[in-house]
Order: sequence, then structure tokens, then C-alpha cells
Amino acid sequence: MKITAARVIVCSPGRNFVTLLIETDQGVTGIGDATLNGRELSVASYLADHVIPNLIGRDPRNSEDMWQFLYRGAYWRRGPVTMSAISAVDTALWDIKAKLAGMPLYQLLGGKSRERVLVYGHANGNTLEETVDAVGQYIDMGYKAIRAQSGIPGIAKAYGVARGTLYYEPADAALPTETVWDTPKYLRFVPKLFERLRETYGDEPELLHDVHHRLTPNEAAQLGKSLEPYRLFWMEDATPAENQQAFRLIRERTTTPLAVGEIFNTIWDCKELIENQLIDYIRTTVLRAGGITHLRRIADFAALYQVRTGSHGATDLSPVTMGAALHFDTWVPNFGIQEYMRHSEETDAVFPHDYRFEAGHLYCGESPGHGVTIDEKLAAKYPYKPAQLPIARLEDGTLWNW
Ligand code: GCO
Ligand code: MG
Repeated sequence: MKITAARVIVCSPGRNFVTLLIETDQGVTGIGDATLNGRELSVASYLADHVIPNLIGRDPRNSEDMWQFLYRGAYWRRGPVTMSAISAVDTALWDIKAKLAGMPLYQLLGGKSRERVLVYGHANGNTLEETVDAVGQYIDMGYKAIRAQSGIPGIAKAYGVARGTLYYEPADAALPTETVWDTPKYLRFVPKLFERLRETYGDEPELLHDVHHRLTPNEAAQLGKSLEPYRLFWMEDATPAENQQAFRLIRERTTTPLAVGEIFNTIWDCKELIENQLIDYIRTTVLRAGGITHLRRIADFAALYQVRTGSHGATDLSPVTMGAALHFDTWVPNFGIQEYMRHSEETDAVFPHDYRFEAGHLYCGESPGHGVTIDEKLAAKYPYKPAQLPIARLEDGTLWNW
């Protein structure tokens, strides 16, 4: 069996997506997501110029050898561009493998460990009151777990506040929007928000919060401690994680569960965090961390230390990633939760899929493969639009972590 052709499809049905489609001599095709928000064309070129010529003529069933070939064989290892490209190839090959077997992808991983996948949605508002109402709307929609982000008094354009109600789309301009950050204002405000959420909705709903890399380890420890009474499911990306040992400072001072990993791309980025039990949830995804092949290694390693999964699932990860992630989540023994930011109707139409939401959970479909396809004709109607993520600056102009 041979790969006969492959192509990169760049489209923008509401936002930009990069998709790899692989064709074989047996008529079976597979697709993988290669979207890297704000840097899409670099992965498109990596695939088209440097990866696709290597795929033609190779046996698509040897996904492990292909992974090693693209990782070791490139000589230049790791990094978001390389690893997103490898992810797309790997996801497409697992899609093909499962279609050849005539099985949904989760069956090839080891079958079902659960019937349904717990997801969390994104509630947000410009003010504390609006955010409290937004959480109520998510509860009414059936969500059992909700991430709450709010505008902060005195901070213009705080992280995580949407223009729409169902999803948050940060890559909003061809050149980065400038936002302002003020840690003291944030640290004073956030405990008040979660106090009100628990007063209003009681103990039942799981509540999550994303710090989005803004704090120092000591500030993160202070926040974690002040949130302990409100029993968060997790506090996410509390501090940048290039220095994995930074989490030791947070860990030693608070019992608020910690989640990290959406920007990681290999097991090496989270090795110390996991083996020292400095985190509770690892958030690497099929898309960013080398596809099913490598994510499975990360999850198995995490299981040794009772660290559970919590895959990133923002709108910049296409429905292809969501489909593959749901098969992974259905199998992975140490599953924690799955992020679920809904896609726009235009996006859903370009990527027909068989997963569905019901009562706070997502269910992967039963069709062979990962269950997501691409309507190329429709995709062609939405050409690429340059869009970058915002940046953050302190009030004195210092560039901060967005
Ligand atoms: C999340 C994320 C996203 C990212 C986005 C960047 O937890 O969902 O932090 O909202 O900011 O994916 O492209
Ligand atoms: Mg995040």
C-alpha cells in the first residue's frame, strides 16, 4: 500500500485552519489538523515544501516509522512548527489505519474506557455580574464544568472575554492587538468572582480558570491559596513553564489543582512537571504534541504519576483535532477532562463530523477513522486571512506574557 498524493488546504471559515489530506492507492484518504494560531503559513510551507515530498510512495500503515522519520530524520527536533506538521501527518495516518480496519479510531487504541467525555465550556463577561450570568447560561445548556474568565475593573481588554457568547476568538487582527495587564488588580478581583460563583451556583458545578501565563510563581501561589475555598477543578497556566521547576514553588504552597501544557510540543516539555508530580493535569493535544503516536506516550508516562489529561480544545484547534481528541479521550485510562470551545457554524460546515454534545459531555462517533472530513469545495470559498494573537503590555509599556 502506498501514499499517492497529499495536499495542504488552508481556509478561513470564521478563522484560519491548515489541514493535511493524504491519499492512497487503495482510495482511502485521511486528514490531520496542522493549525498553529497566528503562524499558520509556516506549518503549511513546512508540510508542502519539506514533508509531502517525503510521503509519496511510502506505506501509510507504518505510522510509527513515519513519526520517527519526521522527528529524528529532520535532524532539527521539536518546536511548534515541526511538531504541528508531524501531528497532522500522524493524525491523517491513524485516520487511514482506522478506516482500513473499518473501525472507529478509539478501537485501535484499546477500545472504550468510558461511554462519554466530560467537557468544559467557556463562560465569560465584561464584568463580574455578566460572568456570573454567563456561567448560569452554561449550566442551563447542561454543562457540568465551566471555565470562568472576566473583564477586570481597571484593565482594558482582559484575557478571555469574548465578543460572542459561545466561543472566544483571540486572533482578531492582521497585526497584534495591544492589551494591558496589571497583576495586583487581577489578584484582587479573581477570588471575588469565584466567591460569587460558589454563592450563586453552590458546590456542584466544576469551575476552572485560565491564568494564561501571567503570574510569577509566588503570585500564582498566592492566587491558588486564595481560591482554595472555592474548590477549583484547576488553575491553568499559572506561570510560564519553560522552567518546569517554577511549579515547585506553586505546588508547595497551594492545594488548588494545577493544569499546564497547551503550548508544549513534546514529552520533554513536561517531563519534570510530571515526574515530580508538580501538576495534576497535562493539557498537551493531538495537534501540538506530535499526534496520537506521541500524545499516547505522554499520557502513559503521566499515568505513572497520577497526572490526568485535559486536552486543549480552543477554536483554533480544528474539528479534526476535536474528533481525534475525542477518540483519544474515550480510550485514555487517565482521562481528566476535555476543553470544548464550540466552533462557528461556518467552521462546522467545512468540517463535517460525527461527534455530538449532550448533557455536558461529548460523544465520539462510530464511523471508521476519527470521524471528521473536509468539504474542499466549501473550504475554497473561505481564503486565508492574516490574523495574529494579541500581545500584553504593563501600564508602563513593558511587554508581558499574553
Ligand atoms: C485555552 C487557551 C486558548 C489560547 C489559544 C491561543 O485555554 O483555551 O488558552 O484560548 O489562548 O488557543 O491560540
Ligand atoms: Mg489556556
